[in-house]
Amino acid sequence: MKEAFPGVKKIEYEGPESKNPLAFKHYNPDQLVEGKTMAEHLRFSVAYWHAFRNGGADQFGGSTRLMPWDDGSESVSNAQNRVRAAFEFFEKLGVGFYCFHDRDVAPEGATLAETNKNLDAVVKVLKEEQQRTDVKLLWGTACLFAHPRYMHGAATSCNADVFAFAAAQVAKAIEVTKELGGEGYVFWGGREGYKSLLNTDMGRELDHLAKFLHMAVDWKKQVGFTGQFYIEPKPKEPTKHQYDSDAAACYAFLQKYNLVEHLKLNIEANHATLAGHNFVHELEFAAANGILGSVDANRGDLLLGWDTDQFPTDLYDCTFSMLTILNMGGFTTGGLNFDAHVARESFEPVDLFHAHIGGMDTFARGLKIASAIRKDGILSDFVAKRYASWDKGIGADIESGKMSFKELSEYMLKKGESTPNESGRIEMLENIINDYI
Ligand code: XLS
Ligand code: CA
Ligand code: CA
Repeated sequence: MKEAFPGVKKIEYEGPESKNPLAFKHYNPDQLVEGKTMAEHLRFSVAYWHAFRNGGADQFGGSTRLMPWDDGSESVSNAQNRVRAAFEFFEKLGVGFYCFHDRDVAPEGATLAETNKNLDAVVKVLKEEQQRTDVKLLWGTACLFAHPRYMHGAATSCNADVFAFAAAQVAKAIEVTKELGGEGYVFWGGREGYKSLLNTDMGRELDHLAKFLHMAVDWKKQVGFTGQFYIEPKPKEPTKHQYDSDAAACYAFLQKYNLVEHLKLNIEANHATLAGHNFVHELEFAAANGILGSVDANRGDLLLGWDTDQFPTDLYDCTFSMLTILNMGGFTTGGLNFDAHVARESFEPVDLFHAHIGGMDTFARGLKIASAIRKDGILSDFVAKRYASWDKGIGADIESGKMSFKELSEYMLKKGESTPNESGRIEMLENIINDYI
C-alpha cells in the first residue's frame, strides 16, 4: 500500500521554543515526571471511529474529509487498507494506544456469522500491525447503536431478540479485544435510555441492563479476558435521557446491582459538561469512590448543547484533570483516549496531526503544571489545614465514631458557640493556580 500520509514524517519533540506546527512543544515521551515517563503517565490513544471513520458529515451536509487511502466502499479489503493507514498515523504521531468499536473496523454483513467473519479478517490485520508497530489496544467496544435493530436500545430494548443479538455481538467483541491484548473494554450505553416515558418501563429496562452486564462479567471469566471493564457515563444524545447519565448515577447503578467490583468508569470530558458538571468534578467523584479507570479526552462547546467532541486545548481542564489523576496514583489499565474529531472545515489529512499534537501537548503541559503544584504542596497544604479541626479533639472523636447526638449536644451546650470559621480563600487559590499556568 502507498503511504497514507506521505508529506508527514515522525512527529518529534522540539521544545517550547519551536514554531514547527508538526512538532511537540511539551510532549516529550521519555521525559521523567514524578518518576515515570510522560508516555507512561499519559497513555495517549487515538479513537478509530473519529480519526478514520468520521468524514465530517452533519445534519446539513455530507463528508468533507479527504481520505485518499479509503476507496469509500464497505468492503473487507478497504477495511484492511484503512487499518494500515491508521497504524501509519499512530506510528508517525507516536501514540502508544488506539481504541475501536467492532463496526468501526469491519463492515456489518447480512447475518451475524458473516459479520463475525468480516471482523476476524480485519482483526488479523490489526494484530499484524500491532506487532509491527508495538501500538497497543487501550480498549475495545461494540457499536450497539448504529444499526436500525438498536432503535429501542440494545440491553434495554423492549425486543428480547435485540437483547440476544447485542449479547452475541458483545461476546464476540470481548473475544476480539482479548485476541488483540486489549487492556480494557468499554460499555457506553449507546441508546440505553428513553425518548419518552409514555412507552417505557424504566425499572424493567434497568434490570435488563444489569443482567446484560452480569452476563458480560461471566463471559469475561469464561473466555479468560483479564482486561478492565468500564462504563462510560453520558446524560443524553442520542436518547433524551441515557441511564448512565453521570458518574454518580453509574455508581448508584453499579452498587444496586452488585457490579462495583467488576466495572470502573471511563469519564469523557464532553459528557461531563453535557451533564452539567465540570470534567474534573466527574473525575474527582470517580476517584473519591475508587472507580476512576480511564478518560475520553476531548472538550465540548459550552454554547452548544450537544456532543461536539472537539480536541482538548483548555489548559485549565488538562491541568486539573492531571492533578486528580496524579493524586489517585496515575492510570493502571486506563489512558487518555482522544474521543474527538477534526472540525468539518479541517478536511486535509494533515489536520489529523495538528489536532492530536495539540491535544497531546496540552495534556503534557497540564501534567507538568500539575506536578509542579503537587511538588510545592500549596494546594494540598491549604486543604489539609482547612480540615485540621477533624484531626484532633472533637473532630477526631466524631470521625472515629465515638460521638452521638447526645454527646455532641452536651459538648456544645457546655461550649456555647462553635469555633469561628476561617476564609475559604477561593480567589487567592485561583490566583495561585494562574501563577503556575
Ligand atoms: C459517544 C461515546 C462513544 C464511546 C464509545 O458519545 O463517546 O464514542 O466513547 O462507544
Ligand atoms: Ca466517549
Ligand atoms: Ca462523545
